[in-house]
Amino acid sequence: MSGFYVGKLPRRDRWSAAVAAGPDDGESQLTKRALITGITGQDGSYLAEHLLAEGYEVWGLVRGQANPRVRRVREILGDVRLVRGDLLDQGSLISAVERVQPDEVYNLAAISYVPMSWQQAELTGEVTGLGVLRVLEAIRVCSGISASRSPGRGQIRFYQASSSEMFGKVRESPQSEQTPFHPRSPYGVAKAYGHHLTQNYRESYGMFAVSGILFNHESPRRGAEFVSRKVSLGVAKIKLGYEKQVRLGNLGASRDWGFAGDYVRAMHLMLGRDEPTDYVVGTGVTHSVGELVELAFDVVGLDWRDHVVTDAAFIRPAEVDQLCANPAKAASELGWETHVGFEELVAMMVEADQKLLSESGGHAEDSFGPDAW
Ligand code: NAP
Ligand code: G4F
Repeated sequence: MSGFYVGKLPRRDRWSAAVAAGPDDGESQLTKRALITGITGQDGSYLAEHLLAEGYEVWGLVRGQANPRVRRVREILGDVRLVRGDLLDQGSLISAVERVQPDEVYNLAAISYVPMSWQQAELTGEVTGLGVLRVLEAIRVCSGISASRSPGRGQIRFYQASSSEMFGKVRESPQSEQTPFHPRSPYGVAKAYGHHLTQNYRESYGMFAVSGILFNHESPRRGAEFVSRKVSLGVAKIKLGYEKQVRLGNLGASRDWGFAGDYVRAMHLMLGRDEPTDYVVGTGVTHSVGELVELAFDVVGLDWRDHVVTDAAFIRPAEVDQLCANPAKAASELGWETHVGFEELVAMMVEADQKLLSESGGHAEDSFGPDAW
């Protein structure tokens, strides 16, 4: 079998060819290969670690000429290979898929901070919405799939990072795969587009394309702009004497918060199923932002009322008041369950930020401890 022939076959066909060729020829080709967009983000890092531990060869898509987060990927995820590409650039995605020849593509890249989606609504639509189309098109074109040519056995499997933000002004509680969408932000609208498009490519072309409708998940690697990390960093700074206050918006909103490390396992399980279908992933328990704040201050023995200031600057034009998952389908079909509870998660984040700040003299955003992202 020539090297050229191996490179041009879809991955699953190469697997069959490798088995037919015998152990010496086939050993390295039996390794599954994953391409992750959004590798520099919170979920990208945990998913990469999970897939590496599962024996995958992992590739991450990175954008920009001098993206500072690429250095962190190289330092923390040394075994991940990198390929250039941008969700705004169709050609770059086709080149990336052609180069990597993945078995599985996980599309985690997005503008994911909800308030930014009002400030840059068009860009959010382009990246978070149309970006999904571009990744699906890259897979379709590279696989030679068309309306008259279905994918074969060796097709690339696709995961889309859908969001509970699509439920928005919720029609029922808890929310399941059947709950209608009513998004409340340009981000939620863009995610709903990507969700429906993923479903459409599955139905139109027979592609193995699935969405995980994930509820909020956090970790010490969470971006500092999201409320959980803003609170854990704020509490740590106050405890260590760097700050006196933390300024927050709506303390009444409720979310179903879990640990990111648990959620990436669900992504992988979804692509391992015989049939493609979408799943809600969350804990089934909801807490208010106020409860999160109180718990985080409790971890360091402080009273939140002495330090939290509400600031109208952080109130959103339209709020998602409450989210709560019904993860029954993920539990029964994927066998998925959480390992880290809410209290443990909050304590983990506050403790990680105290350690980070102690080691860096209070500079969290530009210094990265072993567990920080
Ligand atoms: P995150 O930390 O904000 O990471 C976003 C990633 O997208 C970064 O790696 C960023 O790379 C990349 N990106 C942004 N614009 C890009 C572009 N034009 N081309 C290529 N890459 C681009 O997000 P996360 O929390 O890990 O979430 C992962 C995904 O799950 C996102 O799609 C998010 O919307 C979705 N989601 C998250 C949650 C949650 O609670 N975390 C819940 C539901 C759904 P740069 O370094 O280049 O900026
Ligand atoms: O932490 P947040 O910014 O997360 P949000 O808006 O729920 O979105 C996150 O989860 C989604 C899944 O449902 C993802 F799709 C999305 O990409 C992202 O990861 O805000 C949570 C709640 C909101 O109700 C917000 O109004 O916290 C409230 N909040 C109150 N004060 C604040 C603040 N949020 C932020 N970011 N900053 C505050 O000062």
